[in-house]
Amino acid sequence: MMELKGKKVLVVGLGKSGLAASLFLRHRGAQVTVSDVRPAEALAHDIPGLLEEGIMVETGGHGLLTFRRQDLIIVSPGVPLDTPELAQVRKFGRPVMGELELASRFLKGKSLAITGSNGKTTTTSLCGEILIAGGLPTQVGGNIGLPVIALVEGSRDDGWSVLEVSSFQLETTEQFHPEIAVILNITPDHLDRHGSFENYVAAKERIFANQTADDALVLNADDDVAMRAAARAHSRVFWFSRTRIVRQGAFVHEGAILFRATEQSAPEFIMRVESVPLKGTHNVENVLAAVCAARLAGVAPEAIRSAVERFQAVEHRLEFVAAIDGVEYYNDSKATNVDASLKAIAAFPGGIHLILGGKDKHSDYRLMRPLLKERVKAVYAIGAAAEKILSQIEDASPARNYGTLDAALSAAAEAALPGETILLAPACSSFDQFDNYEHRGRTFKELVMARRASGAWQGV
Ligand code: UMA
Repeated sequence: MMELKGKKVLVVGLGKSGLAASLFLRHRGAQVTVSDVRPAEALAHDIPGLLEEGIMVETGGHGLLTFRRQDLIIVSPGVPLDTPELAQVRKFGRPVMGELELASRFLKGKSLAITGSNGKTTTTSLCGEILIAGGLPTQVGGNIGLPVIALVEGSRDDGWSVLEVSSFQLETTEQFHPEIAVILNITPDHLDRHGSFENYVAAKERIFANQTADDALVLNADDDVAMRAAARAHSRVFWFSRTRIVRQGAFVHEGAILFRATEQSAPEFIMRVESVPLKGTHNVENVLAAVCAARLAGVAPEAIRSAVERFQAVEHRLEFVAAIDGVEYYNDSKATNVDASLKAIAAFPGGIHLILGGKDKHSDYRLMRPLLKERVKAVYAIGAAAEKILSQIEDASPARNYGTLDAALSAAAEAALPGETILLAPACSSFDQFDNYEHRGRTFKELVMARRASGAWQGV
């Protein structure tokens, strides 16, 4: 295990990860400095507690001098590795490590790690619920919101850590080694950070880079990019598929979800597809991935079935908000890329009023045209990406720039007829107008509820 006592450690970024990492390092005897580009006022909530612990805090930018003479530098997932300061210290060979890598050096027990462009949070929560239902000591964390470093304290040798891991976290891993790794799908996302799709795929594939023949890798047989990862795996590969029978893994056959442990074994029945309580075919894929991972972790089929049947949609993932005057409102604020937005649209047969836009991530919205034409009655564009979206989707659906979420929602509510759906699935990140996707989703829900309460849509 890494020795931290007396080591000089710099933590870059004071968000959830940086805060948890600083406290962890300090409690293990390191001399910790934490540095953030935000001004002190924005961090006022956390600074007193850190100073009290004897942690030094730098705000309003990263001083080059701060990076000198550190034994170790821990970067938060949202901090790009090519910032000038980090590029320089890496050039001088200073050890730079991500928060996930640091945590993985101390985490006890086994890990089930889940990555993918979409569906990570739902699958991670579901796996957590299933493992708990199977009686395994389980904790859940990672990109889902609780930094992995915060799980170390509660981890135990006989337990499991179910981790949602992002490309940002995986990019800096060296020894991270989950016993079970899952790649749900890989479609373009975060191209602004990774520079190219190839780099993004390479970051995702780090999830299995340190696996051995004793470990398992679960891949989506219906996703070309995820499938190709199998060629580079040193672990046993299991598959899941909605459309075909797989050699080993989980699949759908005649309306039933089945699992096959090996090529030789007979498939075992897990549950009927129609008992999956989540909307959309993409959620069937998420369930298949969770079934496969949970069987590999040793959970019995009955425990899997009952946990899946009880499972509710996670907040901001195709979350039903309200039905007002026959119009249904869905919050999919977590649809922060084109593929996620397409999956949300595909979950409804038609009559969709779609709110799109936010901060662009070098995305190609032309890919949305066929499905917009088929199912979307109108597009209500918002945020910094609105004009790019309008120019790229062309006349696939009637579309206008409404600027804000509030204006878009009002216009959609006015236009929607009973039986139709208003869907927030923006295909962009939220940082142009909101703190994060949760803030955007909550704002959407509040706007829906406020208008309902005020009777604005009573149809008079
Ligand atoms: N900062 C700097 N210097 C920089 C850039 C940022 O100091 O050059 C500072 C910011 O001012 C801010 C802090 O770094 O104070 C933010 O750090 P962070 O972005 O790493 O955010 P955390 O609060 O630590 O949250 C991170 C994940 N955020 C990102 O990856 C962007 C959270 O995922 C995750 O839940 C949390 O760790 C716990 O693991 C969010 C996310 O958007 C949900 N993830 C992306 C996604 O899902 O698409 C990958």
